[in-house]
Amino acid sequence: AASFVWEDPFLLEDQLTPEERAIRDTARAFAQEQLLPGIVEAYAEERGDRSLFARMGELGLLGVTLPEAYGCADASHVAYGLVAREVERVDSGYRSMMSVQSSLVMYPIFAYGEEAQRRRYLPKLASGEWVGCFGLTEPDAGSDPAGMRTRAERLDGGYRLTGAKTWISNAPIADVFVVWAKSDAHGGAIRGFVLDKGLPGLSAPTIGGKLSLRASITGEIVMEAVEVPDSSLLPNVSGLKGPFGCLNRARYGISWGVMGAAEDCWHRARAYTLDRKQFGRPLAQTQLVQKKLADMQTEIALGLQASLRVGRLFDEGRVAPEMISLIKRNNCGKALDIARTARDMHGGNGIMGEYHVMRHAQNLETVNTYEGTHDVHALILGRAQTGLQAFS
Ligand code: TGC
Ligand code: FAD
Repeated sequence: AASFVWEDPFLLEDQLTPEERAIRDTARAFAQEQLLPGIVEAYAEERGDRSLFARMGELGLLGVTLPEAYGCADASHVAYGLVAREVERVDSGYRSMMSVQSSLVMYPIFAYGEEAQRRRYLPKLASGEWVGCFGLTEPDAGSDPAGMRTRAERLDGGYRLTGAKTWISNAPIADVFVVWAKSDAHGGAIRGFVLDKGLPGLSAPTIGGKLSLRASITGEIVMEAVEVPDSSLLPNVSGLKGPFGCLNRARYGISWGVMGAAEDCWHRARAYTLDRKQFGRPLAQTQLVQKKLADMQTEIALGLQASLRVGRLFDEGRVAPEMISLIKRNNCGKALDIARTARDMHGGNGIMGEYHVMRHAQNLETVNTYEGTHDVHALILGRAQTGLQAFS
């Protein structure tokens, strides 16, 4: 009989191409050598690090699915997922920085922009010289982005944008702002605009004091009658399907990312309970601990296999948004449970930064909420199987 590899029960490794493994290895080395050593301190001090973008860019880890013509790797969606998994194995906030840049800023400029916009923005975003952010959520429009108030009024040769976005990853350090607004000139349809830092009326104050995702910088985007030229409009999409097309990609990447965080918690809980003795034997030799480890192994193996399947369907052009809701929701929920359990299995030590598990659990609270909450994705799946929408 074939032997069982406890850390890779379904031999995921065998299902990757050599190129995917090479990108994964690059991401893993980067994350373990350059991200892990500083994360405990960065998290405690709530310190983001802009230089990470240039370092990720140098290794080709930004916008990995986009074409080489714009400085990107032209790799598979599975490769993108593997990068997310390796970065989030260290911290969800670092993965957030990467996925916003790749899926929520570079992708819409590529997919909805015209050639001049692609040429202007994509190479500098791919190299990490420029940092991007994505503004959809508003103070009064989170799960229901159709309720946004931000407006674009038509001017001669351009638009005037007024409104406020909140909870925006990377905003305070961003050079490039992809924002969504209701455009009067387009019958009130939601349209995308690309804004450059420094425009009069545009500011991005930091939201300080988060108890989650502390190594990722979050802010607001305030637009007080910001005037932009026609060339700021993303011409090739109209309506909510614009931002949702970006979210599909980011949510898919998150489904891989959270499995990386969960794997880190699982491996740490296993190592800790093998080492720690109580009642004269290793904690790992108790039935309760072994059940917890088996549950972690099972959920992670199933979650990774599901993300791999959806990634392959993405590459074949056969992905449906509901598939992504299923894996985003389930993998986030399972990862959060695993991180909380791993925290418990570490006893008192589990609350300390150096054991990493509590930080993962705190981070995963955010990841379970952003990009569509756990319950919103349940409603998307409920609608798809009953034909009844239960949002309102
Ligand atoms: P609904 O009527 O369902 O759809 C409106 C239009 O959008 C189209 N559409 C999609 N297109 C592509 N992909 C999808 N996933 C799509 N979902 C919907 C749909 O076909 C329709 O098109 P058309 O042409 O007919 O107009 O819209 P609704 O208003 O009923 O919304 C339903 C709901 C609740 C599912 C949706 O609004 C939702 O998903 N809410 C969650 C909001 C969300 O995810 N926000 C994320 C903000 S960004 C973020 O969190 C980044 S954090 C990143 C990080 O730091 O890593
Ligand atoms: P609400 O929509 O007010 O939801 C509150 C609760 O009500 C949730 O439990 C939700 O599931 C539930 N709920 C809502 N509607 C229903 C319903 N119909 N039926 C049953 N329950 C319901 N947004 C961006 O645009 N760009 C970013 O870069 C970004 N980064 C973020 C970074 C961080 C750290 C955080 C915390 C958020 C970020 N977000 C970003 C925003 C994020 O997408 C929203 O927080 C999320 O979509 C939820 O919206 P909300 O916070 O307004 O919660």
